[in-house]
Amino acid sequence: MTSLHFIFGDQLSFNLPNFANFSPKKDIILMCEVMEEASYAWHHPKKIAFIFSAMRHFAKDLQNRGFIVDYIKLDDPKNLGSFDEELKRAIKIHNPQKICLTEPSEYRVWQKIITWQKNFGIPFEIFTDTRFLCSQNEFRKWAKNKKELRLEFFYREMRKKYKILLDATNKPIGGKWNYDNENRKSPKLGMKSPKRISHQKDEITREVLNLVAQKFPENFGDLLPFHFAVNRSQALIEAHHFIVELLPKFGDYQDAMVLNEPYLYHSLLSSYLNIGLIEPLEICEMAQMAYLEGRAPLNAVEGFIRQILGWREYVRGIYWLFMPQYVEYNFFAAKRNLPDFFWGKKTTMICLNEAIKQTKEHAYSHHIQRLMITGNFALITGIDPKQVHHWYLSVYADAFEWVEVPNTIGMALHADGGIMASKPYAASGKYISRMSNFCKSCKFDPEITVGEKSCPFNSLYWNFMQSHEDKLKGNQRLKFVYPTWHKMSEKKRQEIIEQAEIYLEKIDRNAEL
Ligand code: FAD
Ligand code: DLZ
Ligand code: SF4
Repeated sequence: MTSLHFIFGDQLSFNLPNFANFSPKKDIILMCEVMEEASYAWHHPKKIAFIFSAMRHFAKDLQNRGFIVDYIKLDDPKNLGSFDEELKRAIKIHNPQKICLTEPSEYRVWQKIITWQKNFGIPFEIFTDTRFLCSQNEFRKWAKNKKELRLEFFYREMRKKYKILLDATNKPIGGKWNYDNENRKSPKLGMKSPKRISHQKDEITREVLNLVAQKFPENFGDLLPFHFAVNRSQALIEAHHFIVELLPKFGDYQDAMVLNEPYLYHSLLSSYLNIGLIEPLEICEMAQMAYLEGRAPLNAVEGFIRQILGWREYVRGIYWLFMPQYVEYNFFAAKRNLPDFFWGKKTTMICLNEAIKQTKEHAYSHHIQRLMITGNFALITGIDPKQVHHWYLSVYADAFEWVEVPNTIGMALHADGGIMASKPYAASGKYISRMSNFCKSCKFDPEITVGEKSCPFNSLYWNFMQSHEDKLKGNQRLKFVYPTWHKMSEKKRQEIIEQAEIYLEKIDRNAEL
């Protein structure tokens, strides 16, 4: 019996359950580059090139190991443009008795599969994606009957399940589960991070780069220079480089932001994890080993592992639990349009300009830039969550809906009303000034709230808080905010709101800000 195994562009791993259910002499693998996937969001050109190059390298690797691969390139004249049509074509040609799939990472593709099962008149076998450390069912069980879902408790269960950073009595090593409060150092003066790896481009990558340049000339973002890892061995080099050179300081400077230093001590591993080039458990175990061998401190190792074993799995659980309604949430009824400067027009607000410039150049910006600069700005100015979601889904090489949506709708915009995080991550310019060196070269002053030199984040922060007082005043994590606001004189509060209105009016006109 021949089975056709359809492998998607973010499933590039020999650990995929398909391979445990494969008959090498008879079964066929289908992989296809299709315009539908390349254009459902306005993907950054680097993201498209990265995925196509990695898909082609994986297909070549499969062929070298003797697998039969039906691979359709985007510019193949036979290309039919969508998963549906390519699968129909492959069924016609190969006449399989069964279609084998690993569950897709995104709801959108899951809906397609349900239709295929109904319409194609052929049996489907769908495997659980064992590359994730918590299955959808396990998460559902964990979440059931809980009044509120919180990362911290989920994360502890995951530590116990995988026996990560536990002592012989199953207690957390070091006595605490979480060292987050040791991971908030401000950047040092003149701080520079170690040089990052730049991978050589081979024939496959060069061909893909030409294709992307030709087919996606209008997409936001710089295609070149391109130095992503595009296969497992290169991704492993990145992983080792991170563990040895960067992990020791990852914790201390996790929240720091520095002008012209997009990466600092961050791992840059999200893109590789998300398409399958490295596995979440293997990188957690590498980090744990670095701690056990005394090569990295506990605050760094625990902080890093929490992001992967905790946050990454938690957001996936939330996504599948609450889709499809999750993308519709709009707790603050935000409806402002995304300003043009998100798509590259210059802004004199240095923090935003820097985060967006890095995004355009590298298809990357680190978590605090995403959360506390672009996300915070979108939150406190009340930008429509759907537009913000579309932006984040487009501009980062690691962007896939299952991880992007909970981070955008839930964590950054609090549009889910608190399902994902216990408070909105709204902050004024003072936070940005403490955690970065951006404000030193900005024409605005983070210490000033009213007037021409006032940092827009300050008045916009207070305007946001007062506009949503009825929804937020009961939130224990904001318990100092409203007393501070009400302690200000009526006149001062009025001036702050008027200042915010001046900035909002400029944002609405896309005037320079
Ligand atoms: P590091 O700081 O080195 O962290 C290590 C790893 O932990 C990451 O590689 C990632 O796999 C995981 N991780 C860290 N934080 C999170 C998180 N909040 N959620 C899930 N995993 C996490 N991450 C994506 O992978 N894809 C996205 O589309 C995405 N969109 C985001 C949108 C917003 C608004 C925000 C606030 C965050 C988003 N994140 C997303 C989470 C996080 O910002 C990135 O995972 C991280 O910046 C990737 O860089 P890194 O690999 O250097 O991470
Ligand atoms: C992101 C992406 C892009 C740009 N192109 C393709 C593609 O042409 N073929 C493919 O198989 N996958 C692509 N991907 C990744 C998919 O969007 C991702 O694998 C699915 O959304 C998984 O649900
Ligand atoms: Fe951003 Fe305000 Fe600092 Fe300027 S002063 S960089 S706008 S936080």
